[in-house]
Amino acid sequence: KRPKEKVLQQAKEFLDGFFRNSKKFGSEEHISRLLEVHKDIEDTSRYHLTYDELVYGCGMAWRNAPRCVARVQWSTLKVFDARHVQTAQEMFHSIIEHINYATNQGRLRSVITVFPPRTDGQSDFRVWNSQLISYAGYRNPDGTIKGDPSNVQFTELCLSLGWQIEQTTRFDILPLVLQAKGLPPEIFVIPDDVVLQIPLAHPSFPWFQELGLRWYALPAVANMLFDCGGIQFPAAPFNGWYMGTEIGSRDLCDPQRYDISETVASKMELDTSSHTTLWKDTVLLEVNKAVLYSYQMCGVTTWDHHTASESFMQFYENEMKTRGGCPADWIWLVPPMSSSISPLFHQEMALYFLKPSFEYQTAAWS
Ligand code: NRG
Repeated sequence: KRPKEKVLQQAKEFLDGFFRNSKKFGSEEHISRLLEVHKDIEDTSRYHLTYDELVYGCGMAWRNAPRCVARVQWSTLKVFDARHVQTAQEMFHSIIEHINYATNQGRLRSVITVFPPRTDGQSDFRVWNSQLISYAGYRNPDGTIKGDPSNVQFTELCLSLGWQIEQTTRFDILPLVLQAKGLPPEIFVIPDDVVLQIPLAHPSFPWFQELGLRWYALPAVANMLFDCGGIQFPAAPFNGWYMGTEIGSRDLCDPQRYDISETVASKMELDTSSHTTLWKDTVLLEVNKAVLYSYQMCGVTTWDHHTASESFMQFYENEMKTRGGCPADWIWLVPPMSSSISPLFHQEMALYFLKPSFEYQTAAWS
């Protein structure tokens, strides 16, 4: 929990930014809002954001996210205000609406849903999943893993909470584990028809689709804390769309994830006897081609890392000019393949932290 003085100070900074943005800095409205918020915080230790303040805050948190390459889009964010929600069941309904609106039959839209803020720190609303949509991972008796290794622990948690799955596959959509008001979490299965998935095929290797690989359309980060005007929102899931390399390089080819490189290499009949054949690089390239091709064929929004990099450069230069800086985390922004042919590789960047922001928080189940 945050001390009163901190809330007060951050509220003032935030409201100043809000009114500066709407060209009403120093207006009567600005002054009276400051007085009102000051009084609310003195009396109750908290205050409420207006809807317009919330929308502004969400956009700024995106704009300020040092690791996000897609920030040129920040002002297009759609904000769903779910601060009135009371129960896990209601959270579930809001999230299904979020997924539907954001998925939009494949023409993805950037959305954030904001659940009630932290009060005493004991009554948090939390989405326990790391993403709204993700695949289960199961540890086999022989120690190998079926599905997504990064979700093994969370999958075990779901099973212990009573999640039932008749027959496991490598691509089972995990249920939502939702917590309202600090109560024990409840588990909800996402209806199949809400989750848009893409079977992966390659533009020139017919055998590729027989690997039975797929991925979901909507990347929706669910476990970050939205910090705005001194108020903390531990549940504020948001989504944009995938950059192909997130799936093609990391999710599918990372050794600690689906790790499909050797399978693909043997199908391609590559010489894997030496690093110098660059067989891993060849595989990476072809898997990434398959991802972009498949999303395109299914009419699902994605972008390649070149387009994403170019758009970021534009955003970056514009921010430098109009805002005098842009917090940027080079290590995250440079794409995970072909790094040096991205303009980001050659751009020096400064990493620092502004509010409003999205923050990491400890896992709800730890
Ligand atoms: N790399 C993760 C997804 C993280 C968020 N990525 C986005 N976010 N594109 C993965 O599943 O591969 N977003 O809000 O669009």
